[in-house]
Amino acid sequence: MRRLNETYAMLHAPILAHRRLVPDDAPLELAVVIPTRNEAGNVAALLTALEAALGDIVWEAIFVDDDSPDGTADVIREIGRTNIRVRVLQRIGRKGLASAVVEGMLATAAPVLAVIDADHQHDETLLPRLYAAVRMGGHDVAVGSRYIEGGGVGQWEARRHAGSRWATALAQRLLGRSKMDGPMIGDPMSGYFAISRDAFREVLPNLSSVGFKILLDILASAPRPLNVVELPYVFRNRTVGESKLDLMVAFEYLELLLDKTLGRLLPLRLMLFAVVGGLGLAVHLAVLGIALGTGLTAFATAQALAVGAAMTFNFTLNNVFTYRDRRLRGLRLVTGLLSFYGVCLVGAAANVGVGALVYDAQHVWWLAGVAGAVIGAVWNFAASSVVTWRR
Ligand SMILES: Nc1nc2c(ncn2[C@@H]2O[C@H](COP(=O)(O)OP(=O)(O)O)[C@@H](O)[C@H]2O)c(=O)[nH]1
Ligand SMILES: [Mg+2]
Repeated sequence: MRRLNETYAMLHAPILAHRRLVPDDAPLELAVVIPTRNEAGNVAALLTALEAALGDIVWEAIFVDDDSPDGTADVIREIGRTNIRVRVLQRIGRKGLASAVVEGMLATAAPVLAVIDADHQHDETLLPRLYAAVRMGGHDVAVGSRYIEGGGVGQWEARRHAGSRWATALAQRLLGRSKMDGPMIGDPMSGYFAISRDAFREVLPNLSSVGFKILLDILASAPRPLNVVELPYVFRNRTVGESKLDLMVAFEYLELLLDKTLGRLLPLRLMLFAVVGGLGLAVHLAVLGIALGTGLTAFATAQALAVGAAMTFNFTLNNVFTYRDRRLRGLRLVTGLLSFYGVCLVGAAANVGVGALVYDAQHVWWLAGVAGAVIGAVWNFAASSVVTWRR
């Protein structure tokens, strides 16, 4: 028995020695997940501020950096060599705040997981109370809230304020009453919150992980109403670095809403592909109308022009939005476009073929038309995903 104990001690000596670097030998309580994109100038001061705010809570910082060109990850590693609280998960060729946060949360052993921005806009002095609300208060989620009594957004320009309000109202509508055990949440778009590991595990399989709004994703993905508490804070202004909020972020927000509503029925990508297809039909008709209007072309020529324009339009939009994670550039843009033409021509043949088959059997023209179009569209989607935008 003694031999066994000695062996055990020997085997674990390095781990125990390592553990002793954690204050008071106490187990890890809190992971602070910090998504970063070009925040090199903010990292050191943020850690100092967290250190001061968190007092004797045993915590660690997990930065998730999307390979920032300003060298954020290297700055963090340099600090991490002398401060074992600090780690960085560097993702290559990836982007997206929500997925960064999820992966950071998966990389820790802590029972409470918090998220805070790197740019000092979230008041870190609130963090101990967010932590306590989850760990001691029994809440699943504690949210740092700008939109309840005592909270605020500081000096935002009117446009951003209006945008945030509007997006918040939309989110609240999406969540409805069913997702929350208690009153409707005032700030579902907050990027500052803490969640228990258990609650996180429950929502994990349902997460969309697209875009910027991970809290909304979590609340909307919960298989049971979550017990949420909001604590007010005032959003600060960013002093170092730049905001990454842009039109794409707004678009990804709509994507998240789409996935959280219709996503149970259809894959998000198919929905985007279909929306682009609908716009392509409008382009087709516009070109056809204009070409015929000039009186210079026969119908067949005008129709061929319209088909070409619509295919090119669809390719471009799908490349920028639907498949932005596999976006083709440079020479592959040209070969991709050619392969897309090829795919669509087969799709058109299938469309006509299936339409004719159904018409022969049923003699209902619109049913035949719809059947052909659906088969053509599904073919285009499936084939272009493995040919044009193959991984
Ligand atoms: N890992 C990762 N972090 C991001 C990404 N986009 C933004 N961030 C970080 O997320 C936090 C919030 O972004 P920010 O641009 O300040 O958004 P804003 O406060 O809404 O203007 C900051 O710490 C950013 O560095 C991303 O694509 N990947
Ligand atoms: Mg910010």
